[in-house]
Amino acid sequence: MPYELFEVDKEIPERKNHTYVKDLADPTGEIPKCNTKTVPGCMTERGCAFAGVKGVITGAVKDVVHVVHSPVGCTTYGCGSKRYPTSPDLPNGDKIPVDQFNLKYIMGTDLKESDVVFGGMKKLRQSILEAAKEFPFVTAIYTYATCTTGLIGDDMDAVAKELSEEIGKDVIAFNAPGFSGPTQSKGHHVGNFTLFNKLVGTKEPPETTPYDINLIGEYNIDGDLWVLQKYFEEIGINILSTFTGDCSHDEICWMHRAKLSLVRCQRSATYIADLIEEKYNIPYIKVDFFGPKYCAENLMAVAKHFGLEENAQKLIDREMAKIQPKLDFYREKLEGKTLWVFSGGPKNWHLPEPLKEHLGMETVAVSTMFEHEDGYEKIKERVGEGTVIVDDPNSLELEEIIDVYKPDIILSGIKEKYIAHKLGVPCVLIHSYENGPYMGFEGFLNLAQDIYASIYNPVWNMLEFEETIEDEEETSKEEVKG
Ligand code: CFM
Repeated sequence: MPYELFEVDKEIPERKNHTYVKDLADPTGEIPKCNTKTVPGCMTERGCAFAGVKGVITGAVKDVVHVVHSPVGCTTYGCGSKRYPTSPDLPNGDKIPVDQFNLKYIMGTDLKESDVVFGGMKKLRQSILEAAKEFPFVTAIYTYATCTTGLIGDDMDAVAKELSEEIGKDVIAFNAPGFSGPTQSKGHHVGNFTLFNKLVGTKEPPETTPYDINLIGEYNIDGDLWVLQKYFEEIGINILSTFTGDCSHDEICWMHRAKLSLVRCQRSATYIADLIEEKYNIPYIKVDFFGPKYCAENLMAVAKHFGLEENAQKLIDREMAKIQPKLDFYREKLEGKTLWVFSGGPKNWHLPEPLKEHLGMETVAVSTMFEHEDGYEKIKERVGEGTVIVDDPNSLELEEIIDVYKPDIILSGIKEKYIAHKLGVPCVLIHSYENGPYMGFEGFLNLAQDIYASIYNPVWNMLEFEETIEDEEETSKEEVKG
């Protein structure tokens, strides 16, 4: 590929401790330096704290409208959300008007210079009232501080409290201005605490069963939640609340009535499971449903809690038998292929083992945007010797990883996809997915199929053809010179 290694004098010395190569003989127990602010000068791939709360935690709630207190940019960029599909159903039997609401509408206060000077609370008030009028079918209104309003110190909570009473619906303020933490992870934290403090315990569910669970940290990316929901239903377990995939505002209010919480994304949502356990004595277990082996083990662990092991075993046996022939096919095609996983954090430790165990693929590089120490410990445990682990890589480092480790494929997000393609390397999206769901038994087959289709896409052979043309040009030039 037409790629030149970067000169050594362009290295940023502070970046050195953010990188670690797994070495079993290393007695230091080292992990990359993480969860600190990005080294100035680096083109990071991270998001901000506001993105963490709105883009991850609250954006999936289907019957609310979001009012972003910001100049127009944060609102515009806050509008695009993850691919979390929504069903129209609400717990009371009502339906949200999907045609106009599946986008999960967002409004902004469009702050201008004078608002920054004189304060923006009047505009916030006015915008929330307008949102209530425009979207009468919503159950609640969520409003967000951003960098500008965090700096001018508008009292979001005061406005929210006053308008809750005036409108007669919950108005919840989320105070995670972009600068309030080094990454989107800070926004996850604020989202968990705000939703717990303001909502959990404020409403009662229409009915309960002895088999009710909270499914926490599951955002229904491309239908993941619905795969799990189907499994749980069959086993005899009822998802009382999800946090927050395809969830309604009220479901969060009655999370205190579940018998058990499951924590799926343990980076973004363990906080609320801890808070619920502490206050309401509801235990939680950490779960992982990526890959057939983890899925089977974790379904069994949950079933065991309720004495429903037989049902779980039946489901597991049937689903494994169903996917095995296709798994064998993909294994034959993918065995020995190398990969680099780049996600926010958890998918970096969810994916390497199943890809190795079921498809024979080797993870040679792992990098994350916002993982913390506990996540890096898990990553370190689950990757092979010699794998490079990089915290918050900048775009030059992304290219360098490809150049040095030469993965056959990259599993990453949209920002990295086209860098990879330009360097002639296939890439499968694992944040929003290509053709999900990717979770559960059939989900893992979808992932395997997307990896297979990307690696074996004939386009990569055409790139070699281009190189040949360049070579030929070189040769003909030499011939002319000669
Ligand atoms: Fe949790 Fe997620 Fe992730 Fe995440 Fe994300 Fe995501 Fe992710 Mo992209 S909630 S931490 S903030 S598992 S959007 S669905 S894929 S970076 S590893």
